[in-house]
Amino acid sequence: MEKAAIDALLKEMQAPTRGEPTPRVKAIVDRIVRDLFYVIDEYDVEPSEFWSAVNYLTQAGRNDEYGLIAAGLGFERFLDVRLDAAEEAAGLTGGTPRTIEGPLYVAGAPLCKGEARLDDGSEEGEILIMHGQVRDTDGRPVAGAHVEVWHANTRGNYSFFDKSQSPFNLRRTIETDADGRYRFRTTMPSGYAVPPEGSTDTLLKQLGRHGHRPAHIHFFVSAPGFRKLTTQINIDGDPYLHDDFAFATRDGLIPAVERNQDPDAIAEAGLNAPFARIAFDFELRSEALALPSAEVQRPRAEAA
Ligand code: MBD
Ligand code: FE
Repeated sequence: MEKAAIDALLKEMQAPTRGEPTPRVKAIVDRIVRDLFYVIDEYDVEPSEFWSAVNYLTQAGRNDEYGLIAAGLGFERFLDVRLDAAEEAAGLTGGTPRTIEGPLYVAGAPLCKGEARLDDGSEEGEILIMHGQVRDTDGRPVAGAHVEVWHANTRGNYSFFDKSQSPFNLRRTIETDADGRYRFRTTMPSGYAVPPEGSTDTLLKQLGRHGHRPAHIHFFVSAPGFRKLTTQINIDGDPYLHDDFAFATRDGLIPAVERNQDPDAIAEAGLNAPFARIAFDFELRSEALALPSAEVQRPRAEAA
């Protein structure tokens, strides 16, 4: 069709007919509809194809997979890139890089002081000790910061979403001690893969892509006066380390994993088997006025 004809059609369809529109919603929806009209025209989308797409979206909602699709198509990463740019433009520098939250956080995890054991002991996996310090960008320790941590089990599954795991397995909030330090014991996570044959998997396959993530551990780190940090560390050596379907791998978020076989080191750690150890410090940026909030509002699961 002539572009002018499409525009004329849209002009008629998008004219308000009752009451005052909400300007931001109207502007954005009008723009999306216009872009989709152009897509339909340019690709000669047939009615059956259009309804197939509508049905796909309906099913994706029923499967609760929009969080996965948002990650897989790069939207979540793009929102991070834009937040990074806004902070840089405001002169905020330094600090631990942010990376996406993903759709699998659950609010309400137990609060522990200084240290925690995250796993419930039901899995045989490799023991992982992770520890470090929360600091400001001038290197001062932040005492009383909240380090919220969550990760998958040895099969790549997350408690709450995987009902076979105990409540809050591999999820805790750790409050840093007087020196800003945190420490936890857990089992080494495996990488995540989107549900086979689900909506995300179906889409990614048609895009010539996989739905795997490298093994990783998620964090929210927060303290009064600081920008909330949403980030993850990746487990070095994972085959998907630089091939993450959610685009969350970043320089500075791949700490060394130290493997300890030495009996003395094992005894010193209070353990009775070889273990892995990761040292990782978090650096928080100070809160600044006139920045988009780093406290992202989104629907999240909550368990008691
Ligand atoms: C995950 O574990 C995850 O972190 C993201 C971003 C998407 C899907 C699963
Ligand atoms: Fe994850």
